[in-house]
Amino acid sequence: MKGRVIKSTGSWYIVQVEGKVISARLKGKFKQDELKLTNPIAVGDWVELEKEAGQETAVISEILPRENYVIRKSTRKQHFSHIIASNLDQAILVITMKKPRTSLGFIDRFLVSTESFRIPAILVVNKMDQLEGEDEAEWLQDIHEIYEPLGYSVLEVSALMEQGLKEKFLPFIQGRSSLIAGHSGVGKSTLLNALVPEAKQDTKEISGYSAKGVHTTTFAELFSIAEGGDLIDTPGIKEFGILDVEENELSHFFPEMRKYLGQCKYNNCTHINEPGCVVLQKLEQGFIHPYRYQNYVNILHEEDSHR
Ligand SMILES: Nc1nc2c(ncn2[C@@H]2O[C@H](COP(=O)(O)OP(=O)(O)OP(=O)(O)O)[C@@H](O)[C@H]2O)c(=O)[nH]1
Ligand SMILES: [Mg+2]
Ligand SMILES: [Zn+2]
Repeated sequence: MKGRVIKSTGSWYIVQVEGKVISARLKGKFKQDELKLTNPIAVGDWVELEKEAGQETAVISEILPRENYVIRKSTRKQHFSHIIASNLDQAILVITMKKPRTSLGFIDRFLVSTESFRIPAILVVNKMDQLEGEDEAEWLQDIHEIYEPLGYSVLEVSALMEQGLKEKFLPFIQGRSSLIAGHSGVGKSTLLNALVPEAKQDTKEISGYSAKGVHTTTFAELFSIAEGGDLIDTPGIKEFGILDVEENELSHFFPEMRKYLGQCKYNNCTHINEPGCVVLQKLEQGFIHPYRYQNYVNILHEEDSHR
């Protein structure tokens, strides 16, 4: 039979098979492709499984080819990666203007990752009920002005007050498999609970920045929504590892630069200081946002130092 992995608890996997859930384990070792993974099976994977004789449990015999996945560098094992989730229709980045404030640098790193995985992304601004003051209004305005022209939808919601969910958010997630990502404390689980009440995910106030590495959600888990579609809740991320992007490839993952590629004088142009660079020209003319360009430069240099 065929099923979809909705949760992994160490050596056991919870698999959804025709609306029912079943515990399954892996038999033997799986040969993975070129990737070095800390988890052989990820949430979202479609698997082939067989019932164990006389038992309620099953054995996974095959992982069906992944359509796509979101991956991060392992924090524990060097040179290893961890698949956060697979077979996604879109990634939802939950952002907040305070407690914690999501930086534009973080948003851009996330979007570069999803562009490189070819997964459409949207931005959900949560905790709108807490918006106050000019500085916060400006932050919000920047988010709209920078990202919407690039094709990323920006939705404003309050998960806690259940505002903007049914009218604005639901149409985006219906009938799709969506990953919910973002810093710890932005309200990913609160958002999920509002849409899937029986999920009962733990939510918790973040206790300031001293409590580093404390995440309320510690495993990714897939939930089906009553209106159709799946949401995958994930642990908060501090940093999003960008994997194996070549220097002159990075601009492919910035939609506003992508359209000018091939027009620069040199075909290996990195758009930093090369003569005849069309990206620099468009930046000067105001067609590329200076914040986005600055983050492009930051990511380029950071990746450079990892090589
Ligand atoms: N004011 C307000 N608070 C919210 C909102 N959404 C979530 N919160 C609060 O923010 C805190 C963190 O929420 P969680 O849902 O646990 O955050 P998370 O993103 O799942 O965090 P991790 O699981 O650690 O990654 C909780 O105290 C929530 O009650 C909102 O829309 N408005
Ligand atoms: Mg959570
Ligand atoms: Zn260039």
